[in-house]
Amino acid sequence: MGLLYIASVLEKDGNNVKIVDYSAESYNEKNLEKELADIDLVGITVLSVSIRQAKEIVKKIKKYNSKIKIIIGGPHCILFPDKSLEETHADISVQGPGEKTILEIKKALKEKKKLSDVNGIYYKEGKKIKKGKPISSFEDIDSIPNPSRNLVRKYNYGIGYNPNFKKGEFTSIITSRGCPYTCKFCSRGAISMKKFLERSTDSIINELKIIEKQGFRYVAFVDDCFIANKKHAMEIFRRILDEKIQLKYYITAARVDSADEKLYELMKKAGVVFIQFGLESGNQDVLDFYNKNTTIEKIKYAVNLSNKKGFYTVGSFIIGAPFETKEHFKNTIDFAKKLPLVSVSFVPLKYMAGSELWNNAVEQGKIAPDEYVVSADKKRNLSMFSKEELISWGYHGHRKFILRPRFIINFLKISLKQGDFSFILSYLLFYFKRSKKYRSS
Ligand code: B12
Repeated sequence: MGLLYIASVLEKDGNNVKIVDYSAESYNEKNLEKELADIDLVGITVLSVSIRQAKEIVKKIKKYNSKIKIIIGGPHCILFPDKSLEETHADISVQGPGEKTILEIKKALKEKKKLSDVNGIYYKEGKKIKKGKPISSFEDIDSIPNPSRNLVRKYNYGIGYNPNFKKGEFTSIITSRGCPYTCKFCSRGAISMKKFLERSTDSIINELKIIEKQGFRYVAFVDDCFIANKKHAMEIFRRILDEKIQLKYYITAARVDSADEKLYELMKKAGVVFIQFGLESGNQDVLDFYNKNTTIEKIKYAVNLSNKKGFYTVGSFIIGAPFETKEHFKNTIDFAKKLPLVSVSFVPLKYMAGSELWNNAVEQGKIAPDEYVVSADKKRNLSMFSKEELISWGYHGHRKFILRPRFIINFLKISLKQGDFSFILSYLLFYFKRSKKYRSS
């Protein structure tokens, strides 16, 4: 989505743009070279987990044609604007949302003006890394043009949700930027620079109408916290109904505080089929430690309500907080088993650059400042269990959860309500493949 927004402003400014998504197609040097013919500027999104790949691609581009300017942006560059340049050897690093900045950079490069006048960038001058002007404010998100989805119609997105999705059927939308919460394991607060900005209902509805016209059928809301503002969510779904927009919606990151009989009813009518909640734990002390600002009771209420309304309800849990014992893990697994979820994950805690947990661990010398993603691990004093033990607890929990008649019956009931059995089929196929892999390894 980040690159699609950047592409959109560049296209409107009269440039030819193409997108290559190496999460959606396989990467090799020959393919990359083909893409680079006639290109004078490359932009790369860098996550903290993809810094190594970004470095490799920058190296290959420079080898192919050292005149191509390479700009990097995205979450890692926001957290480490100057260091990300050192690490990748790119030419310019963009420190925030890039829609305005990319045009400023283009102007500066084209008119051979100084990059030092561009807001919110770091750039290379010889071997030195220099800073541009301070990052400019970014409040009017409604003025940003819609992302250029046509540039990625060649990819088959969304098959993780449903393997039957065909090219051009599934896309995502983002209705807000940032998150108003401060969970200790999450880096989003630092990346969004502690801002939470919402788009107007009009602008969201206009984008959905365009998405529908373009022939898409399924849309994922990929906001960090889609229903942070219930009133706004009500307004959006009411308008979807009024305007008779015929799409199906996936909500990929909801908080349990969103649960509301009226809102969920409206969502159901408007076409929402799926909600994923970040549930994190079945222990109140762990929820409090993470600063999740929620309760076990609220989790129960939300998951039950979502299931009752007929949404595929998915929950993710984190295991391995520094003080968590086996009892905690068992509680979490037992708690999950009591919830009517159709899919569940128990993921070992990760210390992620920019999060409070990561910052504290770096301060305490447990993590080096250039270890951007570190798994909780007893050997590093980051958990009471080794990384391997946590992974195997995760699989254990998952097995315990799905090998129950109640789980299968509930899943079938929801599929019947939705009139669609493809989700359960894809889930079983995934689980079958994974357990086959485990049996053979
Ligand atoms: C949706 C999403 C996914 C989806 C993507 C699918 C989809 N349909 O879009 C999926 C589920 C695949 C996914 C996977 C992962 N994700 Co994710 N994801 C997100 C999420 C929620 C939204 C991304 C998005 O669309 N943002 C909206 C756009 C507009 O914002 P943006 O990407 O930041 O782009 C702006 C600027 O950064 C900048 N910019 C970005 N790129 C560039 C490039 C240039 C050249 C320029 C000039 C500017 C620029 O300008 C853009 C426009 O303003 C973000 C959180 C978030 N809200 O950003 C996490 C997030 C990006 N994910 C994250 C992580 C960790 C992961 C995983 C590693 C999780 C995992 N354990 O597997 C994987 C990695 C996948 C991979 N190999 O790349 C972290 C990254 C943290 C970090 N320090 O790098 C984030 C920030 C979440 C978090 N809370 O920490 N993710």
